[in-house]
Amino acid sequence: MVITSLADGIARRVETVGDAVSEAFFEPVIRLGVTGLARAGKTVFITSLIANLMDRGRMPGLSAQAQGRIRAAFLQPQPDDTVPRFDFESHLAALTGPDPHWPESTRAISELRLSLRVQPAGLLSGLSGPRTVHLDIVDYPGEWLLDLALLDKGYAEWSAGVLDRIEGRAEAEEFLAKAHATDATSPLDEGQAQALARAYTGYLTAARDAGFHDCTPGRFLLPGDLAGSPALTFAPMPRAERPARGSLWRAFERRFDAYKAGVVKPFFRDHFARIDRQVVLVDAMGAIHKGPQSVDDMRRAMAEILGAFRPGRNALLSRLLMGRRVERILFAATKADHLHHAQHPRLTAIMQAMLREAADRADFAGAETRAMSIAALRATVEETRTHDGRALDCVRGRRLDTGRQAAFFAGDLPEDPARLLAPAREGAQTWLDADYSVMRFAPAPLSLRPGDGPPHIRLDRAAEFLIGDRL
Ligand SMILES: Nc1nc2c(ncn2[C@@H]2O[C@H](COP(=O)(O)OP(=O)(O)OP(=O)(O)O)[C@@H](O)[C@H]2O)c(=O)[nH]1
Ligand SMILES: [Mg+2]
Repeated sequence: MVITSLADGIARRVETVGDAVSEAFFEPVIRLGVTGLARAGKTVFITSLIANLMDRGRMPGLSAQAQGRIRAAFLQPQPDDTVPRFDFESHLAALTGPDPHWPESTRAISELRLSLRVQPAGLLSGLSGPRTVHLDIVDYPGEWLLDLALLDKGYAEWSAGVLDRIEGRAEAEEFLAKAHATDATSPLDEGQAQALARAYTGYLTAARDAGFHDCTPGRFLLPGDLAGSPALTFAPMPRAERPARGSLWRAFERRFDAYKAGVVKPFFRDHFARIDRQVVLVDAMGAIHKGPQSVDDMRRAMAEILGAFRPGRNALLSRLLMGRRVERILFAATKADHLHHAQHPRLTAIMQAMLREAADRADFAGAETRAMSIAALRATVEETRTHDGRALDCVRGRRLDTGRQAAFFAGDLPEDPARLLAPAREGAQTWLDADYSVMRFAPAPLSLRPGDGPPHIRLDRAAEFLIGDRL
């Protein structure tokens, strides 16, 4: 019994090694990570990317497609048995069905494998037939990346940093009052611990909804099956002098360490460490609409995310990566269909400036990075209207709230990104000389020609940057 299962285990291992070797030589695998904070547009991006890779009529910017080298694309069972499958079919049905609507919020990791039959280019082109390239797409919440910063910190340092940052935020008032009224050196009272964790989670939820990005620990917002476990029942506390064993402080300290060991590390080991290419989706127009604080906070989150990809950033991570690293990172402003195309270069310039600042801040010299503005699913058409004798470049679509057609002007983005980024950095409360709004549009009913995927803006360019060189 023992022997057979042992032998079985060895045989299987040999088999998987064999698989890995043959895959590496003949069937390359690209692991594409897709992340972004809540509602950034991850699910819509992946759904539209897959649909447009299967029906490639709208992908002229992907060079392998333009050269006619992609022969076929098909979905396969994903390679990781313990990760939920990205529910492509349901999401696509939601977006392109007879009553189109946006997919449900997802909030957990999922994965899908798309395989492409591609005729090699260059030297090999004449010598061999088409080969298979596997694209493993992994969707995971951006909040989990921000947790990387916790690995370098102890509970005391993390607490002090958080309390310092959130002091004065209206969303934090209730939690801060509770934390300051609690003596963390007193013996642990589980009810009190839970009340503090609840208040802190309440703060995180409100902060996220208000547009703040620095919402750690990320799993407090997306607990999944960990909800209620001790590793998620702690909160930052004001420094306690000489806390005794059995005190609230010591319990929180232990739980903080358990969170790092049991939640943060496994994510980086099992998922993050295996990614080759990464796209970070950012709802930049949403942040601009919310105001300077939200923009500055977004810039900081971008720096932190970029920091996670910095080689040698963290001892644990270096060990996990063993010299491997993410080769390309795309920061994409999503939902660009809210703006007339005349303004897209400005949105891209803002993303670029933010990326440059983030890279400086994170002291980043690793992967190749790029900034773009895209719409994974275009829900509007363009229209120029006259307003007060001035031509106004608008977009038109079906409003999500009323279902009516409406023309919309989001505001004039400045030519010079510094006009937004400087006041954001200097802590301005509102934009002085401009006003930005957002409107939610419903996806438009589609009648797709055979061979065409859903309409998008620059999704083909995004795909070219992310995977084009490997096809
Ligand atoms: N107009 C427009 N809206 C979009 C686009 N992509 C996403 N949205 C809007 O953004 C919302 C969120 O998109 P999702 O793809 O669900 O975002 P997510 O990042 O997966 O969100 P969570 O799963 O909640 O983290 C959608 O419900 C749409 O309202 C786009 O290309 N165009
Ligand atoms: Mg989602």
